Amino acid sequence: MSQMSDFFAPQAFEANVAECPVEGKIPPGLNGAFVRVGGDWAYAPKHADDSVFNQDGYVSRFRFRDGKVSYKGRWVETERYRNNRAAGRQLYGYYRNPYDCEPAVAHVAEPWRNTAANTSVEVHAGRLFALKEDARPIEIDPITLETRGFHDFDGGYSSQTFTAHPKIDPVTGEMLTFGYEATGLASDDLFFYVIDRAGRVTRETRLKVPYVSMIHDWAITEKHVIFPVFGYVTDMERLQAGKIHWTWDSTVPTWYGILPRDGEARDVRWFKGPNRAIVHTFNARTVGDTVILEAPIFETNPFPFFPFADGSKWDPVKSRSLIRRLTFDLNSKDDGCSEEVLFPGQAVVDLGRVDERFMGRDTRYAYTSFNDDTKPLDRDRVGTGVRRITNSYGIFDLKDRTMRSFFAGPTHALQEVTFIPRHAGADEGDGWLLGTASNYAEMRTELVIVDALHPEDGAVARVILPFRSNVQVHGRWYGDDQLDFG
Ligand code: V55
Ligand code: FE
Repeated sequence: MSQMSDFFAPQAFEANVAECPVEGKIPPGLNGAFVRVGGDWAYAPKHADDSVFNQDGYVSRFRFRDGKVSYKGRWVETERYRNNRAAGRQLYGYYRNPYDCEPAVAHVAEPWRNTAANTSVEVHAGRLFALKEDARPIEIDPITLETRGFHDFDGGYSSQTFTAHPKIDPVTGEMLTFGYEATGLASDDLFFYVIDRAGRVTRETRLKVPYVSMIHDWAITEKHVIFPVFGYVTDMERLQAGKIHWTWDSTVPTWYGILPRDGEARDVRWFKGPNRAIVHTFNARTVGDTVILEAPIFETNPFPFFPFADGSKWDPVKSRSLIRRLTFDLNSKDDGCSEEVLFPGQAVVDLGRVDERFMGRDTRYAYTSFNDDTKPLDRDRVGTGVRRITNSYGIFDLKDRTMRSFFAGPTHALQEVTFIPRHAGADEGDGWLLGTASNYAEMRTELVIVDALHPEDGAVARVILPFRSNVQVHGRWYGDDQLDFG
């Protein structure tokens, strides 16, 4: 089972590295923390075909201070993690299905209690959170990485769930966020929230979705928010039958719900597009009476572990994402939208970023990883089991549609990229690209730092972890001005 071998084999330990070896030179002034969340199986999954999205949450932090880097990694001590440890075995079944868990821990009426908290992090109003879309945020101590427990914003947040991709408005400092399946398993309720820079809920808008679907990521503009609803479906019958939470239904339309940030439920407009999967987005903007969304988008089921409802076999070639631009006309009488592929033929990994100082505004650059098959691959050292490897970061210029890239080397597979501005007032795109890489030759994890103005020159520094770290999902950079990481 590939999800249990090489870099996906459980790491199984917590980590503390006082000072990581560094090759090259850490850019002066790069002080802060790169915090990641991912998963590791504390106990093997009950089902070999389960989703990796069901792994136990694990939070880790590269702490940068004056050119030196320390590392710490800990389990997120969820209720699930503690129950499994107490029992000494796996009590939880298929991804997001309490009906498949052992009855004593199943919590069918409170499914959020089963969260693995394994998807992303966010810092807001002085708190660090580990996030997964099936539950509220779990607060993490930023210094010790200890788990503090669920956070409900002083009772102001009533959805049972909270996205792994909240957005911070760079001008107002507000956190915009939402939860879907907000009132329980397979519920069609979506609650949208605005949380002010002090951490108080200032707005709640309760919507109904066209059908229950995975709304993993979304987008904001200065005036609107956009909720994609697509392909993955579920219902109580499926869950009561003990199946994995999602199945891919190629017959359901793809919807984009557009809500004014200050709107009421009646103000949402649902637009229909060609059948797609929008798991992650880059950015969006409102220009006059149009809303424009840019995102890496798939044409069919991206994930092999969520089965097709019609029994189709998952196809790795069809499930590649291309960078697209969607345009919605708020004055139109019909519910259509237009779609354009910005880089035809250029498949990308759908874990991308923009310069978040421009979140919700016009952006020129999108950053994401991809496989550059014109670059060498060292098969002798990587192993013949590896078919292709995510070996490059791309800097995609969405205006003139050119791309520049960084190649990590013939034995390296890159995870998600993060953009860090060189300084607060730097132009868009002037800064650093940073992210972890799996070094298959040494079977260890490294953090690469790349000058975003000179990606072709290679990494300016590599921070070495003297071991193979478990694979992250999302990681984010926070400067020393945003939170005290000790
Ligand atoms: C995603 C990841 C998840 C999840 C749902 O990348 C969607 C998409 C790591 O967990 O639960
Ligand atoms: Fe995500």
